[in-house]
Amino acid sequence: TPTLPANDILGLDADLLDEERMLRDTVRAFVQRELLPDVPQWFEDGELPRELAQRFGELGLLGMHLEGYGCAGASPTAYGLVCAELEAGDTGLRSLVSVQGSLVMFPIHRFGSEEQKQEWLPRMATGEALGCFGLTEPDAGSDPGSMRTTARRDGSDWILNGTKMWITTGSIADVAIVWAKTEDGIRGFLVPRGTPGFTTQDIHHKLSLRASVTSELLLDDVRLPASAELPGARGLGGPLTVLGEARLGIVFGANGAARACLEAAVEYARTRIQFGKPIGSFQLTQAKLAEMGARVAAGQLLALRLARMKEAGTLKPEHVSLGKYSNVSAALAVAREARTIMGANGITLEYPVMRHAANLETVLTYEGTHEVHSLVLGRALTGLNAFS
Ligand code: TGC
Ligand code: FAD
Repeated sequence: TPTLPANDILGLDADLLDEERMLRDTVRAFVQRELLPDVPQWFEDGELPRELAQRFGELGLLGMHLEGYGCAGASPTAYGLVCAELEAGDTGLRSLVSVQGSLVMFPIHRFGSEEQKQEWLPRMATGEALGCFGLTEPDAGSDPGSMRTTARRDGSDWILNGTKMWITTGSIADVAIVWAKTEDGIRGFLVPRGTPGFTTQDIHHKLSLRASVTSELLLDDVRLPASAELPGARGLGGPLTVLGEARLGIVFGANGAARACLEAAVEYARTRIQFGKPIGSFQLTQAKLAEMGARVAAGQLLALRLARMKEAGTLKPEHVSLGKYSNVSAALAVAREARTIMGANGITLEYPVMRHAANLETVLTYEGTHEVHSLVLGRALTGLNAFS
């Protein structure tokens, strides 16, 4: 019998608070019982049901790390653990919660007016209203400062023009946070669905993150009142601060996907017989599992450390970059290795490994690419800026 559990090799469970452990267990059971049976079909169909938002809302997961306005006020660690459990199911589940809680509710909470908070946060916490985050454009991905979307004044109103690309939840969102260039630099705007001139178009034929809606946002002379602007956000630092929140969830989430792949591979290796023995008894398979286990355990330790630093107020953006850089590429390597252990079965949706490997290609790219985070880390270590 195994002496180390694949899901917690280092016994980090003991370092969690009771409420963190309970929440983690609740979400783990919910994902396994209620969602995982349907995930392969959603992935195959390229969709994610809108109703999931309400179910996440009932569990208190939307904007869970925010205070007031119907939000749970949970710790960064609790938020991270939830992200890990959701992404152990599928990256699309974690993405929905990341976008809603970290990329939409957080900026309204941090930068919004009291009216904006009252209008959107309680309804978003329950999942009744959904939001999306529009930063990326067809010609501005890693370099959002080069965005072309503009917001110009017309009296007290704002007129927005431009295109946002690759926007998670875009076409099903009730409100989009759109980042646009004004005469005074970048600002954020709340653009409700149905505003004249604002349309969306879904992006199809994705081979990764299929259980997630991804859309283009088109803004053609969209007129907004002055009250649509986020008053507290000024400059590129606004959206980058917001990204810091979501990226911490990804540090945990990607590790959750890796853990799910490790667990599946261990189980398979113990039971699949070739040459008269379980394939897990071959040294080559054990070497693969050892490498995967080491990566998953190190990733869990890193994620927990970053969340505790956030709680202590010592977490810097470059720490978060290190976490995303390290845990996402490790998760992708683990998912691919798990796939080899499962042989042909590994390429199907019967097992989670190829689906996770495909999803993690997106995670490697969004919220700052692997390369961008290596350069943030390189800049922090050398004091020399590779971007400019
Ligand atoms: P730089 O000159 O370094 O900074 C401009 C201003 O921003 C401030 N800043 C930050 N503030 C908070 N947190 C951070 N992480 C920050 N990084 C920078 C900085 O202090 C400065 O402020 P100020 O007041 O001095 O003006 O900017 P740069 O042009 O050199 O770019 C830096 C770089 C490349 C790291 C940045 O542009 C970047 O992170 N690029 C990647 C873009 C990105 O991550 N896009 C993600 C789009 S959203 C998404 O993918 C959602 S997926 C959702 C899902 O489904 O889960
Ligand atoms: P580019 O920036 O063009 O990069 C292409 C390649 O060049 C990458 O390998 C990159 O690392 C490399 N590169 C770029 N600059 C440098 C450099 N200075 N040095 C070395 N290499 C460099 N965006 C949103 O705003 N909201 C969302 O909700 C959202 N959801 C997404 C969902 C999905 C499924 C996907 C795939 C993307 C999503 N994105 C979203 C967009 C995502 O953030 C961008 O794809 C990402 O920021 C990279 O931009 P890009 O794709 O334009 O690649």
